[in-house]
Amino acid sequence: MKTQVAIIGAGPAGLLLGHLLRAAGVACVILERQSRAYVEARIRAGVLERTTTDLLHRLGIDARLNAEGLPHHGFGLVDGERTVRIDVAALTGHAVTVYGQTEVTRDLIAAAPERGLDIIWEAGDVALHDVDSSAPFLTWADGQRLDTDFIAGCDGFHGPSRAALPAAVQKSFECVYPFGWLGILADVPPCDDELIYANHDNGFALASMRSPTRSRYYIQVPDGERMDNWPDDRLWDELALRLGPAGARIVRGPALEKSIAPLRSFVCEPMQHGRLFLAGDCAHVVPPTGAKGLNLAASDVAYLSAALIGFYHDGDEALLHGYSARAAARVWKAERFSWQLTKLMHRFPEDGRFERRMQLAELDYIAGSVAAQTAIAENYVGLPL
Ligand code: FAS
Ligand code: PHB
Repeated sequence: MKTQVAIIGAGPAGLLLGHLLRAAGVACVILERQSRAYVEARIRAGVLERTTTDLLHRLGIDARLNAEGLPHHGFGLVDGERTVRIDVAALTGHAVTVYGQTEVTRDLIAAAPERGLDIIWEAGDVALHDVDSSAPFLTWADGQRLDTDFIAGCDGFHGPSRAALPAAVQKSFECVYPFGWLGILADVPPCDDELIYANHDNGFALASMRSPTRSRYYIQVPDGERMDNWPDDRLWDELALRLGPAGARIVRGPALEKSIAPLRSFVCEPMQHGRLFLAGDCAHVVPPTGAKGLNLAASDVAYLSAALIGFYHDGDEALLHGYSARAAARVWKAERFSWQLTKLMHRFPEDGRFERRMQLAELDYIAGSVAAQTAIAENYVGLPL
């Protein structure tokens, strides 16, 4: 098999990149380790920046997004009994859209056949070869081979692409947080019209949603926490406690899904080597506090697709050579925002009374400062590409 761009991974990064390339007439193939059903069942992010929704509108893969996506013009920060509303629409002129990553993935997969985007499912043991040469290739289970001009590593944090960067050129930066997020999905109406981020003495909590009838909640739990320590009733009680005024409005119901995700900040530089280009979680991970993970995958592939299309349409290699520097500049600013909001809104085991008062003082300052609220708002809606 031969193609122009071989993409590893059918998550948001790989699927968006595939569609952007196909829309420009560039041949590409996606190799995905899991089954289609497995990928379409993943429950992950919930908030889309305009950079992400703009790509979906540009592709015309937005019918359900337009019908079901929920525009959000603000969100709340809660410390104890007070809610500080960050009015992102008034402060930035932009909003975010609540529309689950699960739905984005399903829409992109459904549109693949009609747009000539080939996805090979259950491609086990994908290996990268000769990424330094002008003729790299991929192999996978039972001796399959795909020759290609370029390889796009969109295989997430645990995929093989990042390891294909020679150790001598790869620099990584990491912060592992001493806690995780326990998430619950339930078919109950949300406790508020907007998202609520809370920093309670017991720890962080987030009230989010997928629709007016489906809620998504998270609480901070200690590193290594076990799921069986959190029967539904205990989790609903803790959410009601941590979410302040909105907690009293929680509607309870059985969990459709419950899982614990670890939190880390991670960046690998450079995000390219030879004919290999990294995009999304395989190059960087953020704690979900700032709702940046999925959206950074989208901005990476906005840059990468422009670079590859420029190469095939005009023979221009400038954007290809400059991809990593350009994408990483935006990644680092999102890493900073996600890290800062995580530090502000979570209880760190090593923190004492002084650090707690610093958090409460910062929230008190934000409550009274349009400048501080604007800084949060412009990062939350997404910095321009
Ligand atoms: P993904 O990990 O989504 O996709 C990578 C794809 O590559 C997967 O389909 C995988 O099966 C495939 N793959 C891996 N190894 C392979 C191999 N060897 N061969 C072929 N394919 C391979 N972000 C938020 O903004 N908010 C959240 O609430 C949030 N919650 C999250 C919860 C969890 C448990 C995780 C892991 C992440 C969460 N994220 C969240 C971040 C998440 O949304 C990512 O940022 C987003 O999925 C990134 O998309 P991709 O880069 O495409 O990576
Ligand atoms: C979600 O709805 O899953 C969600 C929303 C906002 C975040 C993280 C997760 O910051």
